Amino acid sequence: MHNELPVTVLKNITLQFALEGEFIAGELFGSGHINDTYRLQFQTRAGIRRYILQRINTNIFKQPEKLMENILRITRYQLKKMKERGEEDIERKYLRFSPAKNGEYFFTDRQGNYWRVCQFIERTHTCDIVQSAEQAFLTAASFARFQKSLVDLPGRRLHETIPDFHNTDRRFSAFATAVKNDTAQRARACLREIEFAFARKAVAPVLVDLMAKKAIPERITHNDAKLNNIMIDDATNKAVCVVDLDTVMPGSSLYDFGDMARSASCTAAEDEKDLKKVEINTAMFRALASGYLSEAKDFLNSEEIGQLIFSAKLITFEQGIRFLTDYLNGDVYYKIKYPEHNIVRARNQFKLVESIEQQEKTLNTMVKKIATC
Ligand code: GN1
Ligand code: MG
Repeated sequence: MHNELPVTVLKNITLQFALEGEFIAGELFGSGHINDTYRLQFQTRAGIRRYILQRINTNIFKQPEKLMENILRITRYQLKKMKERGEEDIERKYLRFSPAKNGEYFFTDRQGNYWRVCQFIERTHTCDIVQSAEQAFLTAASFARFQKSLVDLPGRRLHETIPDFHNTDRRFSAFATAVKNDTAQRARACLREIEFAFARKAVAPVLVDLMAKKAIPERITHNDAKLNNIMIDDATNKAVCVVDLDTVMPGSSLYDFGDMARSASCTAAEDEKDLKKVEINTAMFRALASGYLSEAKDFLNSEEIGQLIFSAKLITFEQGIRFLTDYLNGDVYYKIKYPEHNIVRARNQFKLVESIEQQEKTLNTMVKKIATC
């Protein structure tokens, strides 16, 4: 649940950062499930300036220093490339973090909370539900460009900010353990969902195995490639910037495609209770796959292209078991707004898995066509 901090506390935290102007307001912002995010307003001589202040959830991101090191490497590289290309409006196209007065890019308070600040990207918004096929196309093209822009990131391998984050096989084991322990005594209330998951156990190791065999290459991927992690221009509706870089680390391009598919080709929210509304919309999906391949065709291998639909099913399934696991464990991971929230989310994702299963052949034919034209 959200615990909004008093404005005076927010103001004190911001005093630790080198920010221009006077703090005038701060409020909870966005729909993230993990970190606490606030949008701040500062009065400067040139007018109002807005920032994003975040408390990194260190129960989940256990090494925030390494996480910030990754993010700074990535954003600096993005900046360098954009400058070389002579792009316009660069300041809105990457996340600009502000240093704290201690010289680091985060500040640790007395309770051990990690705080960081970046510029709010003005004249943009996010969407939790896909609005149009054009938006699906642009979102996917934008994540593909993001992956492409990091293909040649120099230097050593990025830190794994959460090890085995998209290891679906491990996620499945964690789920099986949660069922066995039944800590919150909720298993009896979700027998159908548990059965649904066990019936699909065989899909869990498929991508992990392909990666171990190197049929699918390790790349730098976003790992949370949801529609609402794209800032969209208010005036043009074009994708301006990919945000939420905490899980950018070594992974598979397919993890990102899977997250895009589950978030931008279904026209219902991730926690929609009316399951009739939860299905893959083929028009959105076609646009999404076209957008992704319009950029990613250049660097994906044929195995990756061949597994796109499977990854959509797998990552949706993984998300379902993650929500279900959290429900069984007593809601220890995701923020919830009401007690049944996690089981509602799990049912929703499982319904989407069924929808993909029902259309798998059609979707595969569609992707093949797009990939060859
Ligand atoms: C979490 O906080 P948010 O919404 O950016 C989660 C993602 C899930 C997502 C479910 C670190 O992301 O993996 O896909 O919720 N992030 C982490 O929508 O677990
Ligand atoms: Mg995230």
